[in-house]
Amino acid sequence: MTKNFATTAEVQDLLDQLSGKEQSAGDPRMKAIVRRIMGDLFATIDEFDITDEEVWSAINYTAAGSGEFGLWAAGLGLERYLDMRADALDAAMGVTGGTPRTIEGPLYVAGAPEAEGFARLDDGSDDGKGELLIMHGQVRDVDGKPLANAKVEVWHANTLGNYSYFDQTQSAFNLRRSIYTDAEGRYAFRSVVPVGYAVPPGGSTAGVLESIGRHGNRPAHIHFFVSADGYRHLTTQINIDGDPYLHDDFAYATRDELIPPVNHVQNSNLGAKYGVTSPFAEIEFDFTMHKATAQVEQDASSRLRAAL
Ligand code: MBD
Ligand code: FE
Repeated sequence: MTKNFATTAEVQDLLDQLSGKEQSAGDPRMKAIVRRIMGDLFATIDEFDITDEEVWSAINYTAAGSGEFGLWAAGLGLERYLDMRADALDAAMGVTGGTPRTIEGPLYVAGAPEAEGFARLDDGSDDGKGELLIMHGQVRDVDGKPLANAKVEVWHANTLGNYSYFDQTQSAFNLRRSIYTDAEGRYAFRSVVPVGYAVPPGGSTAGVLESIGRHGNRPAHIHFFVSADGYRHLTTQINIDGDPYLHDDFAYATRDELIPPVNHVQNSNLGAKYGVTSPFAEIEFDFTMHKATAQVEQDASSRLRAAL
């Protein structure tokens, strides 16, 4: 079979028809997108001489594994690509500075308990299993103005690399909170240092990655949504320095500016302030926000999210 059968007039005619070109109804942009995607798929089948068996097995696999599509998007670099495009667009428009964005991932849960200034994130179930963590900092805009009442949504894995809600053994909203900054734009939380995440063994993402010789590990990280009235919604993460996967993230989310130093503290006024008398890890990290130029920039993307 020829490697470019899809370029024949017969197949091009089929692509016109299947993408609705000849119908007056429907959205022209959607027609063009469907035509491109199906045409690229046909060309891929040609190029690699993909068999009928392989096509149906791919469809079966995809349908059965659809519950992990959020993980596929992370592991196959789609989320990273969207960030790269957004970064390039910013650069082209001369938008510089600000805390770098990095991917959301599929494990956010809406509805976390809210707190003013400070929250304890963990329910105590990781006590003795990992290092205590106190993370704190300030939310400012790119001009250095502290932002009071900014919303800092934080979520992270436990000491086994698992996230509450998706891991039903954890209490509801363990390691998830929404913290509003104080009058000086400051936030702080007490928690336990997370461990890196690995895709579920035996799952559809693990299978895809295995077939191309890749692993499904993330370095230890903490997720954030930061939002404030009149400012761009920020989706970002920080990494825990020293993790073996720090620069080998299966989701490509590590950014040099998002690896704050971890300060191992015996005891300090900071610990005392939050009731921590044993040794703990301290991370200080400030968020820098861009002013929004349109309402849509203030909102998170409309991806489907879990909610409790
Ligand atoms: C995670 O914890 C995560 O952050 C991403 C991006 C993908 C899978 C699990
Ligand atoms: Fe994560």
